[in-house]
Amino acid sequence: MKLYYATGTCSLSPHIVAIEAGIALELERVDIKNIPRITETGADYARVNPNLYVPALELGDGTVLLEGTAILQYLADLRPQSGLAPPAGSLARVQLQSWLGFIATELHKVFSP
Ligand SMILES: N[C@@H](CCC(=O)N[C@@H](CS)C(=O)NCC(=O)O)C(=O)O
Repeated sequence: MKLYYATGTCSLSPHIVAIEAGIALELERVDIKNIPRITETGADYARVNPNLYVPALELGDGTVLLEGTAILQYLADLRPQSGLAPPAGSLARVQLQSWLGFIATELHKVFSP
C-alpha cells in the first residue's frame, strides 16, 4: 500500500495509525505548494486524486482510497487487534466516526498551517 502525503499536513494521521497498527506503508511525497501537483517520483498527483488533497491511499490492486477519515478506519480495520478502532457496527464505532467527522470538518478546516 502506498500513502501519498505532504509534510506538515493531516496526511500524518494515517501514517501514525499505520505505525501504531504495525502496517508497512510505501510513502510518496506530494508537492502541494505548486500546480500541477507533482509527486517525488514525478507523477501527476491529479491522476491519483483529482481533488488534489492528501492523504490518498493506493491499495495493492490499484484502488485509491480518499478522505482521511475513511483511510484511518480502513487501516485500523486491517489490524483489529490493535484496538485503534472499535468493531464496525458498534455504538463505539459510531462515536469514533463522530469525533473523526468533527475533527475533519469543524477543526481541520479552520486550521491551516
Ligand atoms: N477532505 C480531505 C481534506 C484533506 C486536506 O485538506 N488536505 C490538505 C493538507 S492538510 C491538502 O492536501 N491541501 C492541499 C491543497 O489545499 O491543495 C480529507 O479530509 O482527507
